[in-house]
Amino acid sequence: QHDCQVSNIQVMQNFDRSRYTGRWYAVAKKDPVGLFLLDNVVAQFSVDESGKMTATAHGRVIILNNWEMCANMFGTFEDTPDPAKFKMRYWGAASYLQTGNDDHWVIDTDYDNYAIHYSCREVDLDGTCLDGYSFIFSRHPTGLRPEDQKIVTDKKKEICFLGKYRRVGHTGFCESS
Ligand code: AZE
Repeated sequence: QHDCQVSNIQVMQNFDRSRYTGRWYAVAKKDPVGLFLLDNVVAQFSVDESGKMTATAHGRVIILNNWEMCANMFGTFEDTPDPAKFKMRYWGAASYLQTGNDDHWVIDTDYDNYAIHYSCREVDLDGTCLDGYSFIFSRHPTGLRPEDQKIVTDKKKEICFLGKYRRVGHTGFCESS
Protein backbone atom coordinates (compact mmCIF):
# COMPACT_ATOMS: atom_id res chain seq x y z
CA GLN A 1 0.00 0.00 0.00
CA HIS A 2 2.99 2.32 0.15
CA ASP A 3 5.44 1.50 -2.61
CA CYS A 4 6.14 5.24 -2.99
CA GLN A 5 4.75 5.33 -6.52
CA VAL A 6 3.28 8.80 -7.01
CA SER A 7 0.51 7.28 -9.14
CA ASN A 8 -0.52 4.99 -6.26
CA ILE A 9 -0.82 7.68 -3.59
CA GLN A 10 -4.26 7.65 -2.00
CA VAL A 11 -5.97 11.02 -1.67
CA MET A 12 -8.97 12.23 0.33
CA GLN A 13 -12.18 10.43 -0.67
CA ASN A 14 -15.17 12.62 -1.61
CA PHE A 15 -13.19 15.81 -1.00
CA ASP A 16 -15.57 18.67 -0.14
CA ARG A 17 -13.95 21.96 -1.15
CA SER A 18 -16.53 24.09 0.65
CA ARG A 19 -15.74 22.47 4.00
CA TYR A 20 -12.04 23.10 3.29
CA THR A 21 -12.46 26.89 3.01
CA GLY A 22 -11.06 29.26 5.60
CA ARG A 23 -7.81 29.62 7.43
CA TRP A 24 -5.21 26.87 7.80
CA TYR A 25 -1.95 27.25 9.76
CA ALA A 26 1.04 25.28 8.46
CA VAL A 27 2.50 23.34 11.38
CA ALA A 28 5.06 21.31 9.42
CA LYS A 29 6.44 21.23 5.90
CA LYS A 30 8.61 19.13 3.64
CA ASP A 31 10.59 21.40 1.34
CA PRO A 32 11.10 21.11 -2.40
CA VAL A 33 14.42 21.85 -4.12
CA GLY A 34 15.13 25.59 -4.29
CA LEU A 35 13.51 28.68 -2.81
CA PHE A 36 10.56 28.08 -0.50
CA LEU A 37 8.39 29.56 2.22
CA LEU A 38 10.41 29.41 5.48
CA ASP A 39 7.91 29.77 8.32
CA ASN A 40 4.85 31.76 9.47
CA VAL A 41 2.92 30.06 6.65
CA VAL A 42 -0.84 30.63 6.74
CA ALA A 43 -3.18 29.71 3.87
CA GLN A 44 -6.74 30.86 3.29
CA PHE A 45 -8.92 28.82 0.91
CA SER A 46 -12.10 30.10 -0.76
CA VAL A 47 -14.65 28.86 -3.26
CA ASP A 48 -15.98 31.53 -5.63
CA GLU A 49 -19.52 31.97 -7.08
CA SER A 50 -18.75 29.58 -9.93
CA GLY A 51 -17.46 26.89 -7.56
CA LYS A 52 -13.79 27.37 -8.39
CA MET A 53 -11.31 27.03 -5.53
CA THR A 54 -8.84 29.85 -4.93
CA ALA A 55 -6.38 30.54 -2.13
CA THR A 56 -4.05 33.09 -0.68
CA ALA A 57 -1.03 32.27 1.41
CA HIS A 58 1.67 34.15 3.18
CA GLY A 59 4.96 33.16 4.66
CA ARG A 60 8.40 34.42 5.49
CA VAL A 61 10.95 34.13 2.69
CA ILE A 62 14.53 35.21 2.11
CA ILE A 63 15.23 36.31 -1.45
CA LEU A 64 18.13 37.91 -3.28
CA ASN A 65 20.71 36.46 -0.87
CA ASN A 66 19.62 38.20 2.27
CA TRP A 67 16.36 40.07 1.95
CA GLU A 68 13.84 38.82 4.48
CA MET A 69 10.22 39.55 3.72
CA CYS A 70 6.69 38.30 3.95
CA ALA A 71 5.58 36.75 0.65
CA ASN A 72 1.93 37.34 -0.17
CA MET A 73 0.91 34.66 -2.64
CA PHE A 74 -2.20 33.85 -4.69
CA GLY A 75 -3.31 30.55 -6.13
CA THR A 76 -6.04 29.39 -8.50
CA PHE A 77 -6.99 25.75 -8.78
CA GLU A 78 -7.87 23.79 -11.86
CA ASP A 79 -10.09 20.78 -11.25
CA THR A 80 -9.16 17.28 -12.38
CA PRO A 81 -11.28 14.11 -12.56
CA ASP A 82 -10.29 13.37 -8.95
CA PRO A 83 -12.01 15.85 -6.59
CA ALA A 84 -9.00 15.89 -4.21
CA LYS A 85 -6.39 16.50 -6.96
CA PHE A 86 -5.88 19.98 -8.39
CA LYS A 87 -3.43 21.87 -10.53
CA MET A 88 -2.45 25.06 -8.71
CA ARG A 89 -1.26 28.10 -10.61
CA TYR A 90 0.39 30.49 -8.17
CA TRP A 91 2.10 33.85 -8.15
CA GLY A 92 3.26 36.52 -5.74
CA ALA A 93 1.85 39.96 -5.03
CA ALA A 94 5.29 41.27 -6.01
CA SER A 95 6.85 40.31 -9.32
CA TYR A 96 10.13 39.13 -7.78
CA LEU A 97 8.32 36.38 -5.89
CA GLN A 98 7.87 32.92 -7.35
CA THR A 99 5.31 31.78 -9.92
CA GLY A 100 4.49 28.21 -10.82
CA ASN A 101 2.02 25.52 -11.73
CA ASP A 102 2.15 22.66 -9.23
CA ASP A 103 0.04 19.64 -8.41
CA HIS A 104 -2.00 20.25 -5.25
CA TRP A 105 -3.37 17.10 -3.68
CA VAL A 106 -5.36 16.84 -0.47
CA ILE A 107 -4.24 13.56 1.08
CA ASP A 108 -6.47 13.64 4.13
CA THR A 109 -8.45 16.10 6.23
CA ASP A 110 -11.20 16.15 8.84
CA TYR A 111 -11.94 19.77 7.74
CA ASP A 112 -12.12 21.00 11.36
CA ASN A 113 -8.64 20.22 12.72
CA TYR A 114 -5.98 18.88 10.35
CA ALA A 115 -5.14 18.58 6.66
CA ILE A 116 -2.29 16.90 4.80
CA HIS A 117 -1.27 18.45 1.48
CA TYR A 118 1.06 16.90 -1.12
CA SER A 119 2.70 18.15 -4.27
CA CYS A 120 5.17 16.27 -6.42
CA ARG A 121 6.95 18.55 -8.86
CA GLU A 122 9.07 15.91 -10.54
CA VAL A 123 8.41 12.20 -10.81
CA ASP A 124 11.55 10.06 -11.12
CA LEU A 125 12.03 7.40 -13.82
CA ASP A 126 11.09 4.72 -11.26
CA GLY A 127 7.77 6.42 -10.52
CA THR A 128 8.73 7.78 -7.09
CA CYS A 129 8.80 11.50 -6.29
CA LEU A 130 12.16 13.14 -7.04
CA ASP A 131 11.20 16.68 -6.03
CA GLY A 132 8.12 17.49 -4.01
CA TYR A 133 6.75 19.41 -1.08
CA SER A 134 4.05 18.96 1.51
CA PHE A 135 2.31 20.95 4.20
CA ILE A 136 0.67 19.70 7.36
CA PHE A 137 -2.05 22.21 8.18
CA SER A 138 -3.99 22.80 11.38
CA ARG A 139 -7.06 24.91 12.05
CA HIS A 140 -5.39 25.79 15.36
CA PRO A 141 -2.41 28.16 15.46
CA THR A 142 -1.13 26.18 18.44
CA GLY A 143 -0.59 23.03 16.37
CA LEU A 144 -2.12 19.61 15.93
CA ARG A 145 -4.31 18.05 18.57
CA PRO A 146 -2.68 14.95 20.13
CA GLU A 147 -5.45 12.74 18.71
CA ASP A 148 -4.61 13.83 15.15
CA GLN A 149 -0.88 13.18 15.42
CA LYS A 150 -0.98 9.44 14.69
CA ILE A 151 -3.18 9.95 11.62
CA VAL A 152 -0.73 12.54 10.31
CA THR A 153 2.32 10.33 10.98
CA ASP A 154 0.66 7.41 9.16
CA LYS A 155 -0.09 9.62 6.15
CA LYS A 156 3.46 11.03 6.07
CA LYS A 157 4.61 7.41 5.79
CA GLU A 158 2.11 6.63 3.03
CA ILE A 159 3.34 9.55 0.91
CA CYS A 160 6.95 8.51 1.62
CA PHE A 161 7.89 11.83 3.24
CA LEU A 162 8.18 10.56 6.82
CA GLY A 163 11.27 12.06 8.49
CA LYS A 164 11.53 14.84 5.90
CA TYR A 165 9.38 17.44 7.65
CA ARG A 166 10.40 20.47 9.67
CA ARG A 167 8.18 22.25 12.14
CA VAL A 168 6.81 25.59 10.89
CA GLY A 169 7.11 28.32 13.49
CA HIS A 170 4.61 31.14 13.96
CA THR A 171 6.21 34.24 15.42
CA GLY A 172 3.77 36.83 14.03
CA PHE A 173 6.27 37.94 11.37
CA CYS A 174 3.60 38.11 8.66
CA GLU A 175 0.72 39.32 10.82
CA SER A 176 1.03 43.02 10.00
CA SER A 177 0.51 42.45 6.25
C1 AZE B 1 0.07 26.89 -0.58
C2 AZE B 1 -1.40 27.04 -0.14
C3 AZE B 1 -2.31 27.48 -1.20
C4 AZE B 1 -1.88 28.75 -1.84
C5 AZE B 1 -0.44 28.75 -2.22
C6 AZE B 1 0.48 27.87 -1.67
C7 AZE B 1 1.90 27.80 -2.09
C8 AZE B 1 2.76 28.84 -2.16
C9 AZE B 1 4.14 28.77 -2.54
C10 AZE B 1 4.87 29.92 -2.47
C11 AZE B 1 6.27 30.08 -2.72
C12 AZE B 1 6.83 31.30 -2.61
C13 AZE B 1 8.24 31.61 -2.77
C14 AZE B 1 8.61 32.91 -2.81
C15 AZE B 1 9.97 33.46 -2.94
C16 AZE B 1 0.33 25.45 -1.04
C17 AZE B 1 0.87 27.17 0.68
C18 AZE B 1 -0.09 29.78 -3.27
C19 AZE B 1 4.73 27.48 -2.99
C20 AZE B 1 9.25 30.54 -2.85
